[in-house]
Amino acid sequence: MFEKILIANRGEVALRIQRACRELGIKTVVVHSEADREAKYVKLADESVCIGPAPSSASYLNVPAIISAAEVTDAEAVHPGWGFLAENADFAERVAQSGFVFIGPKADTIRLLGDKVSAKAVMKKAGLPVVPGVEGPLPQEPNDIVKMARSIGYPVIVKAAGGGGGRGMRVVHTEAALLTAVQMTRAEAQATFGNPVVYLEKYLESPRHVEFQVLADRFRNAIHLGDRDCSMQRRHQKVIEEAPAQQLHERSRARIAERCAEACHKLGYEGAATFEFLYENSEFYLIEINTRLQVEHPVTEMITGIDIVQQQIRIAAGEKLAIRQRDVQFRGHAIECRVNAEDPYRFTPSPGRITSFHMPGGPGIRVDSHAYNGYFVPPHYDSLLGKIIAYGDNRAQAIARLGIALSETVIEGIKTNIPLHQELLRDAAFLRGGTSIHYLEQRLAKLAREE
Ligand code: MV4
Repeated sequence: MFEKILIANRGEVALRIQRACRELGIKTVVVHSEADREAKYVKLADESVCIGPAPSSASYLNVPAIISAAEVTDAEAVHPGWGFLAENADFAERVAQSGFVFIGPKADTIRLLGDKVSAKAVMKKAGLPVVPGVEGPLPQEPNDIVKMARSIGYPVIVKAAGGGGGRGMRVVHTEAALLTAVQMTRAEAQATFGNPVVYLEKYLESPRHVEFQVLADRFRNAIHLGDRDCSMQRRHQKVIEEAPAQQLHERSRARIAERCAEACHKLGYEGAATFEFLYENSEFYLIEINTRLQVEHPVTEMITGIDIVQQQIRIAAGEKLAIRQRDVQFRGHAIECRVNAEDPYRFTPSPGRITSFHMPGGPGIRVDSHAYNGYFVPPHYDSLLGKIIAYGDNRAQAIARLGIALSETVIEGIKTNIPLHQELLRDAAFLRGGTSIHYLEQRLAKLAREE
């Protein structure tokens, strides 16, 4: 096992990784920007290194500074967390070339799966259902593009191969709009991702977002930890996540989960992976594979009792998975609210000093947050303050516990989205379960009209 790990991230995930390291007896180095110097999670680490000024481009995305920090502190491995450099293949490569272990899959695997066109081809071959569309990149010839869209049938969606997480895509409803949309998406893709390749899929009108968690070691042992529903989202920011997903076709759920693990086995994937699907009319369609730890990993931890971050570290250290598929027992239900420092209805960020901070507790409640009384929420980064997660024997109990937890929670001095969560927990459609990815935005639009 490693003696010392460098955490190339900030905030909540930097604290989450520290906790996993501490339990494994590993020392931690946290890198931080000038804006995060005073944060409690920085002081909790065994060592800390300031890597630059507040803007992420100069600090958390500053690859040479992070590598130097690993060198001067004698760290053996680098955990990238989520966001920032977590899915940057060049970073993973630089870490490995500098003699450190990157906690995640090999750079080539990140590159292969980061390109949605190659990811889709590989996963289709591995037996996973993908969204109907055209295999491979769109050709240049306009007539060919028109023919392809006709064969798929409208509406179609144009997506950038280098995109993901909702960036670089355009829905097209008519042939008249097709070629302009392709051209615009290409130009955007080139500007944003440095890769002009785009591809075409059937646009699914009202799907759910269901994802599967997989762990795989370097000996090709791969297991799945079941599914999560992340459909409650706004502008590609997830708001509430839960596990297991409700009202799925049971046989498909089991079959897809096994195929995800099998795909990791075939690929020689090493680490934690998330397979994102759209789910519509009882069918799964793979859209993306994430090669990092996900923000919503705690709901899976709660229903399986498996510490995903510790597993990532063990896998990176070359250990064989000690958990077999038949050891994974799914028990109960877990729901997570993302608590953001923002206006609950206008969604504008609300940085500043927290003047009062009280977190909930009690049976089945978990709080993952780096915030504390007196913490200054810097304006430079995303607004995630942490998550409140509730576990219950069943969904109704998890919802009831989460409601009580939110009523106990006090965060003053800044605005948070807790009032929105409290409303959603009382929402009839949410209580029934199985709402689509458009539900929250439609509900917010309706609220705005009624105002
Ligand atoms: C789609 C889709 C409908 N049909 N692809 C958005 C983010 C990226 N992960 C893929 N996305 C979508 N791809 C087809 N063929 C709808 C979305 C989508 C979405 C997906 C998951 C979660 C939230 C979403 C919000 C809007 C659109």
